[in-house]
Amino acid sequence: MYQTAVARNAGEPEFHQAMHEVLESIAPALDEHPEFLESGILERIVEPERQVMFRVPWTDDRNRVQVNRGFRVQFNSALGPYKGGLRFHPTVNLSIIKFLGFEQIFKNALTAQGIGGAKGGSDFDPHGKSDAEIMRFCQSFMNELYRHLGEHTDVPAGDIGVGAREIGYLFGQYRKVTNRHESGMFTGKGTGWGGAEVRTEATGYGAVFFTEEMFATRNASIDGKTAVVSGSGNVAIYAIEKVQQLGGKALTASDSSGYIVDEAGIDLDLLKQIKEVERLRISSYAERRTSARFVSGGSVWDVPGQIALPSATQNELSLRDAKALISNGVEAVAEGANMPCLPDAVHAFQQAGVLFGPGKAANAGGVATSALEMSQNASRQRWNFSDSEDRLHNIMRGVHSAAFEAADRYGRPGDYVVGANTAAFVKVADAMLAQGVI
Ligand code: NDP
Ligand code: 2IT
Repeated sequence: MYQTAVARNAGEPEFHQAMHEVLESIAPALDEHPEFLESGILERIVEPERQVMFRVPWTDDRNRVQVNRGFRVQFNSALGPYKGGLRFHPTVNLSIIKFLGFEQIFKNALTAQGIGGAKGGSDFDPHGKSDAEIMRFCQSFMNELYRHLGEHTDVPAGDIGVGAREIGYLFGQYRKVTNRHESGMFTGKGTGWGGAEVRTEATGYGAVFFTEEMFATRNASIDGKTAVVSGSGNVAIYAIEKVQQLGGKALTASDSSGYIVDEAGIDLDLLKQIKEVERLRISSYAERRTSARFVSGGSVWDVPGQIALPSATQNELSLRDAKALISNGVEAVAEGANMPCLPDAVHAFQQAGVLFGPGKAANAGGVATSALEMSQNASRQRWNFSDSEDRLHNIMRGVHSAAFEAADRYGRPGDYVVGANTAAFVKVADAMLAQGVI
């Protein structure tokens, strides 16, 4: 079945990798549910319900016409409207969007909030673009995408390269071309115009809450521990913030140019100033802080830490990196990013007895808080920060126990990969079975 899917989706290595990881871990659930195989659930679940690719022409500040490619892969809506982020990055292609959309089906199922799975984006590179160029690109992108969206159809949000600024421009254009102020068609909006409190912090906070739950199964906690973190975007910044709030010490951050190590612990105000306000490279952090040094290139995973939170991008943590972390005494790894650890790195962590939280469980806090935003939009309510954070915390406890209990039930105690994949798969497959062959 996997080989057929690979042949049907030739040249899509990231999608193959994501499919393989799920398919190889759900065997115990399939043994218990022969009806899933009999009704073609596997063949259907790896085939997106709909895929849209489109031209995105725009004019740069020098009046030259630029052309990018837009994508939206609406993977599965058995549990609810399509839901998942948009990524703007030069490496975006169909394989990347399909792997992300496929992962999103299972992640969203784990949140238990009635949301289907989708992903989209463009090979547009926001780095170095003016605000006006970003706006014109977002408007052109939405001129096509709007017809595929809607609060009961498909609800995008941010991902790499898509933050508050881009969401503002995208939402504005949707409103203009549809003549509808439809709050529930996008999440991650500004808190002044329909956005939920804690959505900005949610993915990073959630990954650290998940880590805390994993530690609790060994009567341990984050308090007093050191953490190494990759990335310096939305997920990384708020993962660092929550580590610090829980008494840990985050030592690193990175971007595509290299990483910084700050033995005194990351100065969050400075990191936010550099990344969120001034939009500079991470090396600027070391220029402004004497306790920090910048390492160009190299691997951030060579820095010793008891917790590792890969929070940049897919396939950023190799077997070599895993071995370095293990020999430096890492105790827990939680994927803030989607599929950041290569399969043999995951295996190495598990063999070494390191607590390992896969992305579809550990980083589910972002999309879970997006679903909270949808609830607030639908009921015209506003929940305050601490109420919203409590809800996020409870959802992450629920995601953890769903994965933990399924791992036990299927004979793989402590294996959160098997636990998350089986718990999520059974939920989606049950819904697909009940809804017929569609
Ligand atoms: P941001 O755009 O805010 O930050 C991305 C960070 O990762 C930047 O520091 C960026 O550095 C770095 N990065 C991106 N691509 C690469 C690359 N190819 N090589 C090296 N560094 C890279 O994105 P987010 O923080 O939102 O997303 C980070 C990860 O978390 C992604 O995998 C995303 O899918 C995942 N995620 C995000 C959620 C969210 O709510 N935002 C929810 C769940 C998962 P540079 O600026 O140099 O490119
Ligand atoms: O990967 C992800 O879960 C996200 N980028 C967030 C998706 C969302 O709809 O909030």
